[in-house]
Formats: sequence, C-alpha cells, structure tokens
Amino acid sequence: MDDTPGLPRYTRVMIARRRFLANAAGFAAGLAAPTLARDVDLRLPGGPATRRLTDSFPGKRAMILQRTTPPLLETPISAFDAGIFTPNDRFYVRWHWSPPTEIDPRAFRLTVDGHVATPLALSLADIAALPRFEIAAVNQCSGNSRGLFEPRVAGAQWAHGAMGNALWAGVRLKDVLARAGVKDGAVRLRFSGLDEPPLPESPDFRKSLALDHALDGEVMLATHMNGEPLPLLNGFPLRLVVPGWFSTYWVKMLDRIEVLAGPDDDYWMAKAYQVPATPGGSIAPGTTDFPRQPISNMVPRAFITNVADGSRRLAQSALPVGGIAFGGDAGVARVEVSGDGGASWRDAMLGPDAGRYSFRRFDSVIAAPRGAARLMARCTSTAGIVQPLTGIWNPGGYLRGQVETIAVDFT
Ligand SMILES: Nc1nc2c(c(=O)[nH]1)N[C@H]1C(S)=C(S)[C@@H](COP(=O)(O)O)O[C@H]1N2
Ligand SMILES: [Mo]
Repeated sequence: MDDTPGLPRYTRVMIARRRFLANAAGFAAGLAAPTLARDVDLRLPGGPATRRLTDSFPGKRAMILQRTTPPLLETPISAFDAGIFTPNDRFYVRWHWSPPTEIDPRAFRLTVDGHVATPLALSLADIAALPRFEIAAVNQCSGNSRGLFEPRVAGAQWAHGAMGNALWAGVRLKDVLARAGVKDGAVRLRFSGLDEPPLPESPDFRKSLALDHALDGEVMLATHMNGEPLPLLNGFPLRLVVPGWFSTYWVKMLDRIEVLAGPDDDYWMAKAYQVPATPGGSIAPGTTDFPRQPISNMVPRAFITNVADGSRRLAQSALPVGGIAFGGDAGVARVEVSGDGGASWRDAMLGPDAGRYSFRRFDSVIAAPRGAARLMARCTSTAGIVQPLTGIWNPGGYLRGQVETIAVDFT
C-alpha cells in the first residue's frame, strides 16, 4: 500500500478522524493511494536537488518529500498558480518532533496556566463557544527557500514551497486569555503542542510571544483552515496563527498556554531561530560572531507561478506572466514584472485583496523573443518595503526576500 520508508502508521488516526470529520471522502481515498513515482528537480544550487513526489501522508495529495520522519513536505510551486488560497491537501508540513498519529477530539483539552487568576482546561466545545474570528494569512517557514542560499547552510533544503495561504477560522487568543484573567506582572505567553521529543534530554518545541502582541486581537487559535478542520499534519485540532510573523510561532496541536511573568530563555526562543540583528538580517558568509535576535516578522515576496524555472517555451510577442505576492507583515501595494532580468519593469495588475496578510494574485504580460531570458517579479508592501535585487546570507538560511529569477529558454 505504501512504499515510503519509515512512514509512521497513520491509518488509525485516519479511521478515528473519519468519524469526526463530515467530509471523510478525501481521507478514505488517501488510504489506498500509492506513492507517486515522479521526481521533481528543485534546482538547488548547492547540491542534490531531486526529490520524490508523495501522496502517502494523511490528508495530503502530491507533495515534495523533504523528510519522512518527522515529516517535512513541500508544496510544488504550480499549486500556487491555481488560486490565492493553498488547498489543505497541498499545504506544506513541518514538524521538529513526530506528532501523535491519533487524537481524540472529545478528550482534548487546552490548558491555560501560569500567571493567571483562574487556570483553565478548555474543551473544543468551550473554545467554539467564544466569538468566532477569521483571517486570511500566509504561513511561511522561517527557512523557506533556504536551499537556494549560497553558500549552502545547514537545515532543511527547501525551495520556495515551505509556505501557504489559508483562511484561518477559530477564536481570538485575547478572548481565551480574558477567561483566565492575566495577572499583573505577566509579560509573555508561551505555547506548546502535543508533539514530544523522542528523548527526554531534547528540548520540547515551545515558542513565546510578548503579551501585547499575543493579545492584539489578530493572533488567534484556529480550528479550521479554508473551511475544513485542520489536517492532522497542520495541527489538528487547534493551532496558533500569528499573522505577519514566521510560522515557527504558529504552534500546532496547541495544548498548553503558559502565562510567564519573566523572559523566556528556553532553547527555541534563546538559541534556535536567531537572525543577525543587522539590516535585512544579513552578514558576510561564514561570519560566526554577530549580534542575534529571535526571528519575527516576514518581508515582502513575489513568485511567478505560471512559468517554471528552467523551462523551455515558444517565443511570442506577449507571454502572460502571473503569480502570487505577499507583503510580509503588511499588504501588497504594487507588483512589477520584468522580462529582461531587471533592466526594465512594468506594473502588474493586482487581483482581489483578501486582507493584508494574504497572498495576492498578480498578472501581466512580457515580450518573449527567441533566446534565454530571466523573468522577475518584485513586490512593494503597503509599508513601503521593496524587495531588493541582491540576496542576503545568514547561517540559519532565514529571511530570504530578494527578487527571484525564473530562467526560461524561448525557442
Ligand atoms: N507543535 C508544533 N508546532 C509547530 C512546529 C512543531 O514542530 N511542533 N513547527 C513550527 C514550524 S517551524 C513551522 S514552519 C510550522 C509549519 O506549519 P505547517 O506544518 O502547518 O505548514 O509549524 C510550526 N508549529
Ligand atoms: Mo519553520
């Protein structure tokens, strides 16, 4: 049934979840689906770039297999061409430790404790009784596009598919915390999920946010994405959504919120996910001694999605070029495209605005005379940040935001 080496046994979850989910058909179909035989070339400059496509994971169709356990699944770029919302069954997956393969939503409780007046243990029904909140927001891994860093850095060698956009639905975090009553002196909220490290000496994955940020009315607990319950691998039954910030903070299978009265010097905040405290988060390759700070907000990016990098196309007077852009922690004000490697630019047409944290479609046309060409798209955010043409480097492979190039050969 499944030839992916080391794939954990998700079958029981799928059966348990089928009872819970109204629309179980997709899961049932996924059970019998074989691993796809096709390979994809991610065109990574620093080394092996070929990956397998797999549909062996629960709730997922064809995904780029970056690692089996804990799962790292990348979204093929072509999936972003179909619309500004990334389908749940094509949405990328990233776990530090293997998540449980079975969750009983009736037994699930979210604990809220620490510096609060009333510690809570909320069921999913308790959470559903709070005012409903929805927001469209891009979920992007801090290391998205890391595989394109030159010189190469350690970590998952993602191309551009460790991101996705969804309409998240659930409740505001501040409404949950109002029920517990945050005590004076609280400064941060720390979040952790049901996944546990395999060895007790490894650090449990947990992240924290400053209290004011966490209670800003946009940070939310999502039970649904794109109108469906969260897929297991995207954090069923509950995840944190931090619009405009990298997804390392978007804790999945969230089962504990601790209110802290002091700083969080835990491994995942103080040691991991650090970026240089320099302009653009960039340092000279190889530098090891530099000021650091925890990664935070995203930067604007644009991706051409209708022409594949490294492809061959027919020469033509007007080639449609389109894709998706996002403003990082702001909206998309403008997208320009270039068909000549950045020598000249023209404004693209922008599609409907689904909110400042969402992907936004752009479309344009370029002249495509015979020969090798370099296509580009450049986003300007509503905060006035323009994507730079030159790249950055840091040892984590974080914060890539330069204008990306699609090489095409017109024949
Ligand atoms: N519980 C838990 N939440 C987590 C993680 C994790 O390892 N465990 N990884 C984080 C990171 S680094 C990323 S990039 C996103 C990935 O979200 P996705 O798998 O839904 O795309 O989940 C975040 N939330
Ligand atoms: Mo990540």
